[in-house]
Amino acid sequence: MASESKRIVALREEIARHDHRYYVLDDPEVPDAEYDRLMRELRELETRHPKLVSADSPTQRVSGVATREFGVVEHRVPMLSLDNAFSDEDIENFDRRVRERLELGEGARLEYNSEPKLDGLAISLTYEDGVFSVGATRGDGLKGEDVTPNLRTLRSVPLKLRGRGHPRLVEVRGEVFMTDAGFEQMNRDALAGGDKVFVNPRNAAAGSLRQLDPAVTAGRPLEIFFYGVGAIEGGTLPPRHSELLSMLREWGLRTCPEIRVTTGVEGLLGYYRDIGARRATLGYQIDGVVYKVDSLVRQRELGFVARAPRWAIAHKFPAEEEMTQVRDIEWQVGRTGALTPVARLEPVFVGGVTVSNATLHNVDELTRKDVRIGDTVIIRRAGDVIPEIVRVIAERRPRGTKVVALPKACPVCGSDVSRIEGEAVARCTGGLVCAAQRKESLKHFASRRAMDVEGLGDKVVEQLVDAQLVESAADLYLLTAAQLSELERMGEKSAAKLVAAIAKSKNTTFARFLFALGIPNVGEATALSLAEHFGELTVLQDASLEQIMAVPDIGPVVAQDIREFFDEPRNKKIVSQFLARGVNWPAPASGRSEHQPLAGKTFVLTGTLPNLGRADAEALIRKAGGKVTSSVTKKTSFVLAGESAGSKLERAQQLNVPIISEEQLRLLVKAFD
Ligand code: I6G
Repeated sequence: MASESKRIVALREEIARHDHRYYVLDDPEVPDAEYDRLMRELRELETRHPKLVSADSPTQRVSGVATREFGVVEHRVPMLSLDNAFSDEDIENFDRRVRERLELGEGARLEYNSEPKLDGLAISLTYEDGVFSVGATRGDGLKGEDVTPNLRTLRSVPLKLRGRGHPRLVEVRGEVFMTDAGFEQMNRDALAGGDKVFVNPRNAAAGSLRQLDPAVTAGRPLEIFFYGVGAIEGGTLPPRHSELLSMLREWGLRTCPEIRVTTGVEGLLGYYRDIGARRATLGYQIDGVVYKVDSLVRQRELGFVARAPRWAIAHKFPAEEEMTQVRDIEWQVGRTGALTPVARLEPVFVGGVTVSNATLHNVDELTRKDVRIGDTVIIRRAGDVIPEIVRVIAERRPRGTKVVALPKACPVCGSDVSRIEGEAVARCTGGLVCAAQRKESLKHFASRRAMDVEGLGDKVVEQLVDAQLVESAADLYLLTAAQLSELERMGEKSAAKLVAAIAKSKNTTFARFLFALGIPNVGEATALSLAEHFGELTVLQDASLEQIMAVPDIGPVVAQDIREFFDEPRNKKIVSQFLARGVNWPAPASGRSEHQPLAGKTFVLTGTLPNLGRADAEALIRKAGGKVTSSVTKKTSFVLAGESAGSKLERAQQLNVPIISEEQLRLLVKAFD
């Protein structure tokens, strides 16, 4: 008991410190998941020892604090919190509790209003006779900070409601946020001007709204979505929440375009999965979805418990940011010899998977982030994007952390490491002498989108190189079943199958072969453009820099890489070995291909795609007969959206233009097969 009482005191102090960093300084030290764990532990301890609950415990207030810098606004109706759900089962239980309380039968299926839960700053705006009078942050739920002048600077806050017959007074509630694109631009500008950089869009939004000088707020890319009302005097509400939202829209208040009415538990879970799948392309940060019983009569019947309504729940996504320790930092050598620092981490569950490695991209990034062995770091995994180290938690740096420097010699083959002045990448100079480079180039050569050698996975490639059975990819075509069956865990049958798969890969396309060669900066789409343009290998091999630059979307840097590749005697030899050992492709068709699956279609690109660079994606579309334009109109056929898509995505949603992913584009094109 004594130790638990001490722990309670320690937790309260720690939570208070985090509250100050988060709410007052807009500069959190730890990720939300860690904060939530501390709160949960405190709640559990207080439930076990109710006598130890005190009025000043952070569990006793809704959330947040109101600081003294701003005037105080008392909310007429408190701004409450939402209960959280983390699993399908939690949602089934929520729906069952609601139906039981409403005394609905077993089979009854309720209608819910569902919408994304924005990761921003909750605010309440009061309109009197349709005119904006006061705007406040949530604060502690009962009293917030008066940020009226700042809210007035937001273009999406109408100073006067549209239409007529407004209530004498209404408090409308919503979330102020920053789009991903706005956040990135703002941080870029801040970096350039030597100003404070925010750790994420939510803190940037909070920091921007809570400025003592509204002129500063005016310059920040803040947006707002409204989701409900608090007090209403001299007016009535429609019978459904979804109609209430339509009413807000009619008044000129923006609501989230993803709002839907769904039925029953299946509807809720379907909505959760749909939004979860599109989360990375929404263009703004969300941390879950919110479900509300759509009937306001039923909402009233259900009422509230403690700090939260019984008729609503937040269904949270797995945390995308977590903290963990760096066990080691190693240098990985890639296909082109590039040395990449990779942090080996204490395994941590983040973004729905367990992560134990994170790339630090290059030595500059390692230096800039100052990540050291022994550090506690925040790791982020959003969508299917590879995990990254966001930052070191400086406050948690123990004594004796180890700085890792760029090695002078390749950790795999011992060759010199060279770094061209002004370039971020350092490279091993060993070329094919370096086993790591050989392994990586073989893995690339055999991969599905290159020569597609079935059964030649990473493990087998590593064994082949370690056993010195292959030096370059061309040696694959000399392997015998007898040699392969000597490898560990390779039976005679598998060996024969692999030999057959290697033989099968000899019949390929020119584009695939070019891609498989692993020429620096030549991705799938560039390989396709080269194959289309030159038609024959000998023509490409003999092409001048100018002739290569005549290929659409190939600039001087890529042209130089291509030229250097074919000028290198070792590469010349390997290319002729491929041909001598039977690699072949159909001769080019005379005239232009008739197959133009995207003919007549226009595309707009936004955000970062998982595999294709922008130029590659554009080349792919053009090659298939499509057109690429820069702005979204009703006539746009598709918007191709990737990570951190910006306002073009929003525009597409408003205009109902179909939004597709890179994968869907590939399906449309299918040009490689
Ligand atoms: O914090 C919140 C975020 C979003 C909310 C909320 C919401 O609806 C989309 N709704 C309510 C009723 C409350 N908090 C209390």
